[in-house]
Amino acid sequence: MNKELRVAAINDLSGASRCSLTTALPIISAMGINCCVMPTALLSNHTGYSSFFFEDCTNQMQEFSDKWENLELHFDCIFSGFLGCAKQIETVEHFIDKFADEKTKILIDPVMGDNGEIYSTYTDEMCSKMKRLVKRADVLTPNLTEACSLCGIEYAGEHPDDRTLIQICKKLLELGAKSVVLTGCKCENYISNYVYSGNEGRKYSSELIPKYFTGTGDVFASIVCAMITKGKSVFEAVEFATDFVHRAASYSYSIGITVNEGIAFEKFLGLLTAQI
Ligand code: PXL
Repeated sequence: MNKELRVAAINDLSGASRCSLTTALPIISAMGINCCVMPTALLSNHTGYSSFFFEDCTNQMQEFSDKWENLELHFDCIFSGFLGCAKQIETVEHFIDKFADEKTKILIDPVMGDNGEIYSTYTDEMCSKMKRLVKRADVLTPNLTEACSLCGIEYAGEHPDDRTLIQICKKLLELGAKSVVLTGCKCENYISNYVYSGNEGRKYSSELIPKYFTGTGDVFASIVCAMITKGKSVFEAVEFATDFVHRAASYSYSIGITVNEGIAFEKFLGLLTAQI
């Protein structure tokens, strides 16, 4: 019996960018896990650039799912990220119904918005379908914008106090997620990820790097995905991912990487391999 671990990563493929599948594949692979990728869209580069090629892959997702079913693939984790329309959210629900057993971990990164704004492409129908998908999550990794939208509360700003963070996490657990990681909560010189799981809340912080890099959240979620697939707790996963992102972001800042280039994580992949 093949004991290799396998993840299905469902996200967009932005060829010349470090985000979504171009981070999930190297990171999950470096951690010794077979990473199967299902593109939700094909882009030449991410949408933060003024120009990009974009092709929706909604129909191809169903084809992938059908062929993977024929191959009798088993997944230890299903990791969902950027979904471009309501139909894609339904496709992920069907994918989970088909491929997940009681041991399969489900990680949902509800890519819906940032900095207090829900993306203009994210319709009300998508918001309500995403709320339904959240019920399936073993681990949910929203930023504050996404978390507030899912809970139906006003954006809490970038620096909510701990009481507010706990309230938001509890509301997300009420939606059905088993564990919640609120990402990118800023406070003075620190940036924190707040984990709530099994009636316990813990905050993991690192020094704030004075620059934002596109796709940092995707690097973070990919590490959390690999760690929970390997059986680590969500607390251990977030502690490690917080430290890794801090190291790679400091380095990126020190060598003058620009926002759209995304976080330069390649030199640090050895730290992930050492986790195996
Ligand atoms: O999470 C970053 C990201 C991923 N995928 C696409 C994006 C971005 C950020 O702009 O445009 C397509």
